[in-house]
Amino acid sequence: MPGKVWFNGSMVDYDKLHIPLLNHSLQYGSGIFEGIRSYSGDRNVFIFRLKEHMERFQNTAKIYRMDLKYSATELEKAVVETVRSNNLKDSYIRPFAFYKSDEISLFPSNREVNIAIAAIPFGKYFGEKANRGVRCKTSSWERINSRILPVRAKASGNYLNSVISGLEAISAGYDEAILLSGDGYVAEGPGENIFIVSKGKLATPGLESSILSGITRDTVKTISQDMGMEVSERLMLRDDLYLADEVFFCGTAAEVTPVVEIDGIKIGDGKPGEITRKLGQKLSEAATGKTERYMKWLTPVY
Ligand code: PY5
Repeated sequence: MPGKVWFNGSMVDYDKLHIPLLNHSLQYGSGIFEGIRSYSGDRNVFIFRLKEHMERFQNTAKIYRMDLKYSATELEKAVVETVRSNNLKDSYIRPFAFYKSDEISLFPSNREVNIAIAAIPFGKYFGEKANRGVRCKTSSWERINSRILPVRAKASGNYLNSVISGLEAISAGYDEAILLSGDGYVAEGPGENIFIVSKGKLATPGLESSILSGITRDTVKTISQDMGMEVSERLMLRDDLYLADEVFFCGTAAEVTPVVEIDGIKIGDGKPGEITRKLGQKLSEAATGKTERYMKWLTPVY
């Protein structure tokens, strides 16, 4: 449980916050959010790619016609303050904007929003499975697409698609789902982008496959190109996954997580791949301030 939460400009006790039961965003999923991590390095605690996360938060607000009343820069400062006030090191940070309204109407007459930033200590999203690799099931549910909802927006309502596919996979004995786009191409995991490695080259679905434009995805692309590897964005079939040498998920929560089995088919030899392991390590080095060229991605906390 978080201690202090940044709420509309000040730090308040988490357990003193009371949101009305009929809150619009609770009823209808109209909230918008971000997920960010901080990492403790030798030199300081750093927030990873804060600027890009706050830019995406502003873009999501724009798409949903929400007036946040705070600039990206002001919210960046608020994120730092939240981590600092809670004395956190390795943490997960959740900025969240939601309507104040508790009307029944779908279109609230009061369009004012609350902005909250919570942060908690955080380790591996997939726990122990992060090391041995996850086993996935292709979902029977399609990934939402831009004819239905804007997928580039990180809005709460989008996540029902993630929740239903993830629960389906877990109920069937798998660790995570993989969603296909409406056209049948590979899209992503419920909360992770996906990459394949074939003959030393990387590929990942492009935005036309209804994916969230992930910041870790961008990080992985940059790091692998800097390592001299080829990375392409392309339409990807389900069999591309089955036949790849390596498959991995990436995301703020998931970091770099090997996928070792899909629909009961082993990926490569069924063990986490070497390139996946290397990229995970490089991401961790970048996020903890060990790589000079990636220091531009870090915001010091203390
Ligand atoms: N795709 C979806 C649908 C996501 O929700 C996320 C992030 C990603 C891709 C990866 O994006 P990024 O690299 O910018 O984080 N998911 C959240 C996260 O914080 C939710 C996790 C519970 O990782």
